[in-house]
Amino acid sequence: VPGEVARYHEHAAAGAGQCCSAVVQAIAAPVDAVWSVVRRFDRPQAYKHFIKSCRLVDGGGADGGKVAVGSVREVRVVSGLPATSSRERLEILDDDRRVISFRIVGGEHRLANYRSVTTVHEAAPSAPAMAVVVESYVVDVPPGNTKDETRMFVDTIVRCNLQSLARTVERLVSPESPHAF
Ligand code: A8S
Repeated sequence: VPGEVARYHEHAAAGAGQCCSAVVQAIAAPVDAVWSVVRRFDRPQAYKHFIKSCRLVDGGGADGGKVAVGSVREVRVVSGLPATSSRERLEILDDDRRVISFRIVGGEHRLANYRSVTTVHEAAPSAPAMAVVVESYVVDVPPGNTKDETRMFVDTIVRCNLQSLARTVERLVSPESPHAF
């Protein structure tokens, strides 16, 4: 797995004035269950709780199927953040390798040139009901902030999202769930 993980997260090499990082989250669920939630570019609010609403604004037409690469979504975020909205373009959606990537192309926030890659992996061949999610990103350091401040801010959001993803999927696959996967 390490070589395979590295290949998709190589983008996270920051240029001057940028910062990058990666967050790893283990989830007690099969990879397919995790991927079924992560792949929905049209429904990030299913687990990203800072997102209030999302609509496809360009190249749309998901219908539970596959959103086309190049599609753009507009998300609105909850209050209390230094942001109100974000426009995000789907860059990669690979169902075979379980890779999704988007780039921020606009909106009202401070994260210029943000790009992330998220991959879902089997934790080990001997543990088929355990997944590992890796999410890396690169972003411009906003004027007036340091690299460390930027990394801390974005890491916090990504970590919250992946912890919430773990809770969401673990609920989905639990035997008591009325919507068992
Ligand atoms: C994601 C990752 C991030 C989202 C950030 C980092 C954001 O939606 C929030 C606050 C901001 O200040 C920027 O995968 C922005 O969604 C929650 C609006 C982009």
